[in-house]
Formats: sequence, C-alpha cells, structure tokens
Amino acid sequence: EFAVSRAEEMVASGVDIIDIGGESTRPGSPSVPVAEELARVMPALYALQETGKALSVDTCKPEVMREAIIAGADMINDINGFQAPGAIEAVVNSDCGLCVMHMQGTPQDMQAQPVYTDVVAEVIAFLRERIAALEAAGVDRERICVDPGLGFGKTVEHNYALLKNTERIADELGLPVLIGLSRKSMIGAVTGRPVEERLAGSLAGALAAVAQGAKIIRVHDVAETVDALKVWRAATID
Ligand code: 9MG
Repeated sequence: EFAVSRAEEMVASGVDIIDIGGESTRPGSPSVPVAEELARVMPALYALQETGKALSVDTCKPEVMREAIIAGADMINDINGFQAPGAIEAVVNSDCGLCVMHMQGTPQDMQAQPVYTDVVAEVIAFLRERIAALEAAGVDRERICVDPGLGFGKTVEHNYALLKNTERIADELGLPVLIGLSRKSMIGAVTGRPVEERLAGSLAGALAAVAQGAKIIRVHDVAETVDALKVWRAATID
C-alpha cells in the first residue's frame, strides 16, 4: 500500500520510470535471500502496473530478474552489472531495458577503501566489458543504458570526477547514461547537510548531470526535479 501511494505521488509529479527494489543498496546493507526479495518486489511490481508508467526492477539476482520479466518489468537495474552467474541468461530472451551499473566491491564493503588509478577510465573499461558480454550473449545494444554508479565504491572525489565526465562516458560507450546522486553522501560532503536536507544540492547535481548529457536521472524528489529541469530547459534550449 505504501509503494502504491508513493508511486501515485511520483506519477502526479511527472515521473517517467519507477524503480522497485527489494534489497537495500546503501553502504553496509546486508544481502537479502531470494525468497524474501521476491516477496517484497513482486506484489509492488503487480500493483504498480496500474500506474501505466515504465517499471524498473532493481536487482542483482537472476531469479528475481526472471520473475520480474515474466510479470512485465520494463527494465532491470543491476547495480552489479549483470555479473552474477545466470544474470545475462535471465534477461537475454526478453526485450526489457537494462541498466548496467559499475560498483567496486559489494554494498557490504564498497565504501571501506575505494581505490582507482584512473577512476573514469576504469569505470568506462568495466562498462565496455559488460556491454560486450551482454552483446556477445545476444542482447540488442539498444536495450542498454550505463551508469557509473556514483556512491558505489567511490570516494567523494571519484564521484565528482565521474559526474564531470558524464559526456565522455556517453561518447566513449555510445549509450545513454543514467546518473543517480539524489541525497547521496557526495551531496552531503559539499553542502555539509544531513540526508534529509540535501534537496537543493541534489537538484543542482541533477541539472549538472543532464547538462553534461545524462539521459536518465534517478531521484527521490520527483516534483522538484521535474520543475528544475523544466526551468533549466526553458532557460537553455531554443
Ligand atoms: C538502486 N540504486 C541506488 N542508487 C543507484 C544509482 O545511482 N544507480 C542505479 N542504477 N541504481 C541505484
């Protein structure tokens, strides 16, 4: 019931895609058994179909991917880049969209000590390899979008380096880029604000991402982000 009322709010605010997840991806979050994740995700996935909006399912588990696709999910959002055994096989014979994200480590340990020599080049190389793996299995490239995974095994500096290189990521990979930075610690690090006071910083980050070519923005505050984008577009696009 909570998911439906939250989704109705998002639809009224102008959301395009609703992302449904049954396992927290926050730093330190424990993994959830498959049965538990299915029990959380599937009722919401069925109930939210009445919104008429595209539904994305945020999961790393092939079993959940398969069930979600059978139930009509429009997109699978895998923060693990479809690396789990069976993940590619679970999505290949469908036409749902795929979000391929980069993460260093796992949600349990990813923020312990993220290390890169060249974060932008390494993230691009990872995403390139995952796209190749998906295409080699028979996935049509047009189904894929990529995500540098801000906050997933990255320091604040890594996150901003990736954000500033959104256009390069899109150009080098030739695919739409999804950026998620809403309320994340990279916003808190610059503003000094706790999570419940990060709206303004998140809006600024969302506009910066779109200005640099991001095609999908993952946000919590839909109405505010839609308004900010409308004004930004009116002010910058003829
Ligand atoms: C589930 N989730 C939380 N943050 C995310 C982000 O930045 N990108 C994607 N693809 N999923 C996310």
